[in-house]
Amino acid sequence: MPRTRLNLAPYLDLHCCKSIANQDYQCSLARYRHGIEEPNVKHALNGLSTLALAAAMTAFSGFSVAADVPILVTSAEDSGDGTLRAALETAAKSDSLTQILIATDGDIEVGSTLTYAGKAPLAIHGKGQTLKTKADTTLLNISQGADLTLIELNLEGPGNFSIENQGGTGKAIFVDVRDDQTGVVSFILDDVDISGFADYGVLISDCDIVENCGAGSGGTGNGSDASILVRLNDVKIDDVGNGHFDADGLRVDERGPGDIFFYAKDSAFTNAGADGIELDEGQEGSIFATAVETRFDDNGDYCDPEVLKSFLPSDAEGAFEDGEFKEADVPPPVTGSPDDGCFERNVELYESGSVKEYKISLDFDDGFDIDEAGPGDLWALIVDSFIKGNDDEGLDFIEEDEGNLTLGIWNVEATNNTDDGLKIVEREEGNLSALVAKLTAKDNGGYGADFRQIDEGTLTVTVDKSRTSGNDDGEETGLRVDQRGTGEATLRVSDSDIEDGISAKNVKVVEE
Ligand SMILES: [Ca+2]
Ligand SMILES: [Ca+2]
Ligand SMILES: [Ca+2]
Ligand SMILES: [Ca+2]
Repeated sequence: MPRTRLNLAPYLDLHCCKSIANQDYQCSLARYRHGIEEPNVKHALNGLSTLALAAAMTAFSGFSVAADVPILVTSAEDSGDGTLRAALETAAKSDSLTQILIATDGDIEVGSTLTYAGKAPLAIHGKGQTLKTKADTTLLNISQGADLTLIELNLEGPGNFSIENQGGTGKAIFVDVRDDQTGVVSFILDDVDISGFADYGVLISDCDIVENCGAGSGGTGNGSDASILVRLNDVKIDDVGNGHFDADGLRVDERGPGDIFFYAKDSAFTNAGADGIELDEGQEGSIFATAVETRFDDNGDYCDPEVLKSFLPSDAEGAFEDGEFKEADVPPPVTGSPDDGCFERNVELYESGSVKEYKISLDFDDGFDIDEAGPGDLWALIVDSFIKGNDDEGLDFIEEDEGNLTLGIWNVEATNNTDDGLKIVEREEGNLSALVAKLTAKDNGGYGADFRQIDEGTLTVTVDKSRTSGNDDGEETGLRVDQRGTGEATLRVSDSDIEDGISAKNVKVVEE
């Protein structure tokens, strides 16, 4: 059977964006486009139509299957008649959509995981209650990869996790995609707050080795033929992942054939121990990611330097001439700290086998991290959003292997991130195109915005009505645009104030 793909054709005509997805920002983009006289900016904006289309498509959803009579939850007890646990057990026997309505006035507290073991879609409707647990356990386990819709319901874990008060693998929601799954797995949250879990807020795993899947680039594991669609509206994920290494606010691991469609609007991803959001797509398939009116703030500091820095060797880094320093003399991996996983150890050798440089450092994380690997593209659109105070990069987007990276940034503030505000890297075969309009990138520890095209491919970056200042040491650190491969490379900057300067290597720079 051919692989199932979302049919984009009906949405390709975006003449009236409102009628398709009622997404105001698409019309705003259109208005912005009409106001632009500069032909290069106009041209770059046309490329964004495809991004708008992806957003429209992701925003579009509906139940195509008829639901049975809704199940009413009338008891706030952990188990027994009328409880949510009982409703999930009943729903698991259905082979069509089940709607569960939580009618209790108060919150629901449970002592152990609530599991939905059905394969048919599930929708849970609350009215603003909180589903909570004092146990360090996963609260809602969707064990057979079913479509999930959660509306007006908050999820709360025990809280108070840190590297000094570590927990286990308790998540708010875990969706385990089956190895034989096809089509599109959909995950929809509307008006949902999540906080206080030791591990991920949300983990959607289309990966056969789940917890050990790794990142897209170095990532391992295989997955099903299915794609994954995530749609978040009015969602806050705060203070999760602070009791476990590398635990993000929301993480998607997509392996095998299939795409990731990610759409967030009017949402906030804050104070996660690792990345606010991490999307990892490996092997065949692309990523389409859109964030509108969304914040990615103060993520990535599980590996607390106050606690860990005394475990770093005094000679934590070094650079040497060929033949000067032996690999055996590099300080060994750190052991005996509160979490040795926090220490990165990189050693680079000369061909002779002697050490060129080494560095042992703490591993921090980003506001929004996307890794696309294998065949397939990365499309990303960030609109009317804030990316502040993250412990590594604000945005860290990498496209690897065959495929292009296309990015739209519009009316975004990236400030006070420890490393780059925006780090955008396209590797191997494929092009990098970015339109950056109304970006404010200030006071980041690295570059304000850093674009790198590596190996074969063109590099086209258009920056309009943007401002940068105070990034790194202020010496050509506002924008870096670097062509490290072969292909035409152009940076156009118009109507902008790049106070801390531009670094452009092998790139034609046009300032207007
Ligand atoms: Ca897949
Ligand atoms: Ca791919
Ligand atoms: Ca690729
Ligand atoms: Ca390339």
